[in-house]
Amino acid sequence: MIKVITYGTFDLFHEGHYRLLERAKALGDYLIVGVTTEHFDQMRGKINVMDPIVDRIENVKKTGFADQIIVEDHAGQKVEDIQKYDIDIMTVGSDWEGHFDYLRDYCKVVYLERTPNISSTMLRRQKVSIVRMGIVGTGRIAPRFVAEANYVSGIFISCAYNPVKESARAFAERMKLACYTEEYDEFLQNIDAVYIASPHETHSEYAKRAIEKGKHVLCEKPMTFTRWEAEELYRLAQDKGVVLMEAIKVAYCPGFQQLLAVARSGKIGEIRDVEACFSRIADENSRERTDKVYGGGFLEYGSYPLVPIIKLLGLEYEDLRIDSILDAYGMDLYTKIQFRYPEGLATAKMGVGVKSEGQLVIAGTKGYILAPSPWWLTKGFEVRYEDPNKIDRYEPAFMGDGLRYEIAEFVAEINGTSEKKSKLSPEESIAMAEIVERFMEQRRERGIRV
Ligand code: C2G
Repeated sequence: MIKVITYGTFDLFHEGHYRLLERAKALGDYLIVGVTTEHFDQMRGKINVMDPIVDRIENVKKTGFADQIIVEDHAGQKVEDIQKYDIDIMTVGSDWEGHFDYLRDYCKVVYLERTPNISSTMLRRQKVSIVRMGIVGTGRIAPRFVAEANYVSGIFISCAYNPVKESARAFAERMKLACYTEEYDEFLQNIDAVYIASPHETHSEYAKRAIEKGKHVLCEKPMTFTRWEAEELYRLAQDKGVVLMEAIKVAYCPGFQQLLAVARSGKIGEIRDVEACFSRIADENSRERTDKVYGGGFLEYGSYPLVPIIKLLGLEYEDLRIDSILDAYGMDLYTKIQFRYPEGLATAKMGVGVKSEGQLVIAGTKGYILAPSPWWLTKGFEVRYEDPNKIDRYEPAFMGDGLRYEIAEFVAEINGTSEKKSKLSPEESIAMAEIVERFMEQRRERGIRV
C-alpha cells in the first residue's frame, strides 16, 4: 500500500485545494491530510486565515479524498509524521517547489502543478473590502506602522494627517503615500479607518471626531486620561457601529495569548501574584523626558505592565497604590503601582529614567511563569516549579516588531472575522483609563500641573 501525505491550511476551500487533494490521492492508496492550526499558521507568517480549523478540516473531509486527517501544529512535524505513518510520498503544490526537497531523505517528494488563477488570498480579498487607513501624527511610530501594515492583507495606508502641513508632506513623501493634509475633516473624508499616533493629550479628541464621522479607530495608548472619556468613546463607537481599539501591542501578540492560556490552564495552580516591569532609560532630550506633563514612565509605558495584571487578575481590585520617583519638574522617572485583589497581589513598574529587569512573573499555587525581557513581545517564557529541574519552555513565534498582530486584529474586527472575544475588551481598556485617571489625580493633588 502506497501512503501519501499532504499539508495545507485549506482556508476558504476552493477548486485549487480540491484538485490538489484529488491528485494527491491518485498518487497512492491511502491519503493523509495535515491541516494547519491557526497558531502554526501565525508562526509561519500567515496571520489572516479566516476559517476556523474545524471548518477547514470539515471541508477537507467533504471531498472524500482523505483517508485520515491530522493536525499540523509545529515546525519539524513533517519529518515526524513521515516516520510515524510510514509515508511513501509527501506532496504539495508547485508554489512550494524545492522547499521540501530536504524531506527526500525520508520519502519521495512530489510537487503537483498548482491550479492557476485561484487562491485563498484572492478569495479573502473578494470577501472583505480593503480598509483604507489614514495615519494621524507622523512621529516616531508612524513609519513603523506603515512598514508593518504591509504584512497584513486587507489594509492600505492611504493618507497622512499632521496639523503642520510640512510634516505631513515630508512623511507622505518618505512613506510614498499618495495623500497628506493638515485638515482633519478633509482627511477623514476619504478613509475608512484611522490610526492615531499623535501626542498623548490629543488622542481622545481625534478619536472622537473620527468615530463621529463613522470611521474605525485604532488609537495609541493612553487613549484617554479619564474613565468617563474612555466610556464615552466606546459608547460612541458602538452607536456608530465602528471598531475602536486601543493600540497596546502586547495584547495582540500570539505569544502573549499563549502565555495567558498557559497561566489560566491551571498549570501553575491558582494565580496569586503578577509582577510586570517595563523600563527604558530614555534619552534626556526625548519627548518621554522633555514633556513634563504628558511624558514620564507611567504615561509612556504604563499600559504594557497593566495588561497582564488586568487580563489575569481582572478588573475588580480592592485597592491600588501608586508611588513615583519624580524629577525636579514633577515628572515621574519611575512609577510603581501595587494592586490588592481579593485573592491576589500585583505590581506594575515602569520607568523612563530608572532601569530595572523588564520581566513578567506570574506566581501561582503550583508554580510560576517567568517571561524575560522583552516579555511584551513574548518571544519566550518558562513555567517553573518547586523542583528546579522541572522547567517547561515555550518559544512562540514573533515576527517584525509586533505591530502587525495589532493591525491584523484591527482589520479582522472591522471585517467581523476576529474571534468572538476581543483580545483587549472595552472593559479592560476602560479599567486602564481609570488607572491613568488615578495617576493624573494624584499628580494634581501634589500640585503638579496636568
Ligand atoms: N494549491 C493549489 N492550487 C491553488 C492553491 C493552492 O494546488 N490555486 C495547493 C497548495 O500548493 C497546497 C494546498 O493547495 O499544496 C493547500 O494550500 P494552502 O491552504 O495555501 O496551504 P499552504 O500554505 O500551501 O500549506 O505545512 C503547510 C504546507 O506547507 C502547505
